[in-house]
Amino acid sequence: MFIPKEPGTLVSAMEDLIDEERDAALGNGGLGRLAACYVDSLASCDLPGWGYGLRYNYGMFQQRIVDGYQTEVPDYWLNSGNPWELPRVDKTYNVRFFGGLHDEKDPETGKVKRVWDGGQVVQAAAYDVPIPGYDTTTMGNIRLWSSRPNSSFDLSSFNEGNYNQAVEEKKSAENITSILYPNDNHMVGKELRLKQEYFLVAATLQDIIYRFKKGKKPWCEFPNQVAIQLNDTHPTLAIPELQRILVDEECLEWDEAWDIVTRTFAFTNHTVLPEALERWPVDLVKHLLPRHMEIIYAINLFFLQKVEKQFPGDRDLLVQVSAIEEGSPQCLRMASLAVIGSHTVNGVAALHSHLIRTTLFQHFIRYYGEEKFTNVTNGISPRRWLHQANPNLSQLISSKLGGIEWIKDMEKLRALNDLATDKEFQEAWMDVKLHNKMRLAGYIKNNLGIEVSPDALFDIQVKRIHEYKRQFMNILSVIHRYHELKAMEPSELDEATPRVVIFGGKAAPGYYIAKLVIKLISSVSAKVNSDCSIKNKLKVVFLPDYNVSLAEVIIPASDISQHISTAGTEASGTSNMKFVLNGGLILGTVDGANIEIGEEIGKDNIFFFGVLAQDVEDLRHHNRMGKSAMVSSLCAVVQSVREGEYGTPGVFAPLLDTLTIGTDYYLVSVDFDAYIEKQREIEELYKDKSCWAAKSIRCTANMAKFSSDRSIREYAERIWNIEPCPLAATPEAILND
Ligand code: CR1
Repeated sequence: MFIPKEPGTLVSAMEDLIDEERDAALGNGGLGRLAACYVDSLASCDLPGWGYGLRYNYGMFQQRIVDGYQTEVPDYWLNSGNPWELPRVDKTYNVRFFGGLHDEKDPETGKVKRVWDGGQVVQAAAYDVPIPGYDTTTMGNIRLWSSRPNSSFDLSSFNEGNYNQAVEEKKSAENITSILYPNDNHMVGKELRLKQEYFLVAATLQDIIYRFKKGKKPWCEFPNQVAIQLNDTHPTLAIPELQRILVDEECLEWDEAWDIVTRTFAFTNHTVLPEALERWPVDLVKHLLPRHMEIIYAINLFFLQKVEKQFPGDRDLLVQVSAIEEGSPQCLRMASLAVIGSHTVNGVAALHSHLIRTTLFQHFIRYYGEEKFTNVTNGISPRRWLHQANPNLSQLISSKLGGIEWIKDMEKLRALNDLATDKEFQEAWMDVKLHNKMRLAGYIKNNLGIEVSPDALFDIQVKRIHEYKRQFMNILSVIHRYHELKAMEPSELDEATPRVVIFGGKAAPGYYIAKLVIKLISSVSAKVNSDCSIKNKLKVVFLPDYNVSLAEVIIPASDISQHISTAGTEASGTSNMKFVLNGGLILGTVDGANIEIGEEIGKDNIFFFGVLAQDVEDLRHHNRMGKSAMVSSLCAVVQSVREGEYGTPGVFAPLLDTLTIGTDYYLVSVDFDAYIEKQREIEELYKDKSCWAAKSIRCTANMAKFSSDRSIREYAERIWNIEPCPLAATPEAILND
């Protein structure tokens, strides 16, 4: 229900109503948002594919900044109902956890089969979120599972003595989809998280198999009818789960079942960060899913036997590729299981796919060869990230191109190249940018009380706060700039390009160093913004509660956005694509999809700096050996923070120590001088408005490659082997499925 902001007022504008709508914040960062763009593209390209996920009651927390520190507030997004979902009372499945195993002889065939029973049985209830394709009758769907006690659960059947236990069981069932784990690129080994992963997998496979069985085809047809893409390792238990269903429930032979499994699954890896790779203690898996652990052991044994046959005596290879990591505790390596159970494995940008071939999965390549490993560079939906987020730019483009066909074929945007130096068009283009910057400036004023000029260079870094993304390096460079400005003669200061540095992003609640970065940004913001001596040449803003809705306001308003991860650490990035599509230039490292963006829009239209991925390991080694001193520019900045320029000395010590006492793992010092030099170049260039406008236009004009339509067609053609079929996926089809 919509409640007017002030009692007695009426809704005057559609915008006010839209503002009341809450984001379905059911993911952490780029991984989930990528999937959202892919479902949009599936539908818009008439491809028969769905997304599956969990309907968490509490999505990503809301971020408030109190005294400069992040605090987390629960996101009870369903409080006022969710008008976009269809509860499917007819779609429920049971999911078992824990329990025991025994053998049972089939009285008819005499065959012995493994039975898993007992334990906790929970019900998965489906909620559909239909996703209409653009300019087609095709309707995509995201089916989200909500957990509840299974149908045999009935409070009244419990006598007084069991009442407490009954309520506990109900709570335990509901707990499974209660809350999203708020860690981006970081694994947390909690039993409830593993329960969530299996719950998603078990419900989804039952749903897929139900639909397959309606077609009355033999099991050997399953991989021809069904393709399942594992979006990172989180749903990897689907591999042993399908094997279990085929062997234990459908009574197929092991080898026949395994052939079906490995022709059905494909796996996308989204990160190489060691702390993000899922490793589960074997005892935990065994306790929660006893039959699955048996099956995983068998899968692994048969796989290792094949490897041993091809490489006799190569014990190191077996250790490297095993799905079980020996040690205490013994751990299940989800990425290895995903590789073993899939026909194709892909990374999400060219560099990332190269890195997984040469590092993470190098040992698998020796056995499988190169063919199993491929690349599908990520993409973004032009419908949401240009047309919807930036309606004025969309309109300007359509008016010049004589239509809106570009919205389904971004190749059409290339015609804008011819207008890049057209003065009139440049003016109209930069006018839209100015309008978008005014909108963001208004938001900043209304929400934070900070005045920023839309004529200043808007320099934006919005993404999850993480050491590898180096927001820390950004704020240190801001301090460096502040010192420079303060040291300037008045005439020099007058010439300086005014800059507004905007940050946004959430830190995982338990990520202490990331939270200190937010505190440092807030402290620098308070100091710099109130220092009149620099004549508004620098403003620093931390925008609280970065989410998709805010992204739609921020992204169209950038002059520069920063994507400055240590080379080799950001698998792809997708906000980089969103900014460039909206005519924002990039300051970035030679990492992830930045590289391919540079190839497409031309090296002159992107600001690259920093070391290359291939040199990172050597530089880290150098650091560990104590062979490198911190660059003097950075020393001065660190010193000023230590001395209390931004509040009580000591507060930031653990953060600063990552550069000094630590080994500067993310190579801030190594990249720092090149980074500030690029910023200087940018500030100079920004003075030439026409040259800047031409670059901005060329950015948008050459982004065709990064449409999620292109990505999804690559998955369809090269991995799933499916074709567009406009009549197969209609709204009726969803309701009948
Ligand atoms: C990566 O960090 C990438 C998205 C989508 C993230 C980011 O660079 O753009 O995936 N990885 O592919 C991730 O969340 C768990 O891994």
